[in-house]
Amino acid sequence: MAEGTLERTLVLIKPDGVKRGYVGEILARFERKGLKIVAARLVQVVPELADRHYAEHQGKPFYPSLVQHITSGPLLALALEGRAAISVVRLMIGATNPQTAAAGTVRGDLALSMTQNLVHASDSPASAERELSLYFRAEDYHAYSRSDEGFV
Ligand code: 3AN
Repeated sequence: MAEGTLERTLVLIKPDGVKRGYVGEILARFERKGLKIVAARLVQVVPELADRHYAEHQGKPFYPSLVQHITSGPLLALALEGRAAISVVRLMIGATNPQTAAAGTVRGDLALSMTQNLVHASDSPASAERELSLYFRAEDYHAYSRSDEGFV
C-alpha cells in the first residue's frame, strides 16, 4: 500500500472539549496513531477569527450558534503532521453529526450535539494551508523526531 504524502493538518479541540476535560483523551488518540504534534496553542477565539475560520458557513442558519460556541472559551489549536494526515484525522474525528458518527471516532464515542461536536479538522490540503495560517506563524512550528518514526 502507498505510504501517503507527509501532510500537516489543523485540529481544534473546541471549547466543549476543553471544558469537558477531554483534551488529553482526544490528543492521546492522535498521538497513539503516530501523528506528530508540530505546533500547539491554547487560543481564545475572537469573533473576527471565527468569521475568517468559518467564512464558508456565513449566512447559514446554524452560523450564529457556531460562532457563539467557538468563542465561548479557550480551544486547543494543534498542527499535526504525518502521512496522509488530513484524511486520517478526518476519519478519526468522524461525521459532523455525532449521532451518526461511527463508533471508535472522537465524535462517535464522546459527543451527541452537532454544534458541540468537540473537534474541528481541515478537510483538504487547501483548507489545511488556509486554516493553519489562521492559528500559527512560521516560528510556532517545531521540528523533532519521534521514537516510533521507523514504524509509522
Ligand atoms: P466538519 O466540522 O465535520 O468539517 P463542517 O465544516 O461542515 O463540518 O461544519 C463546521 C461546523 O459547523 C461543524 N463542526 C458543526 O459544529 C457545525 N455545523 C455544521 N452543520 C451543522 C448543522 N446542520 N447544524 C448545526 N451545526 C452545524
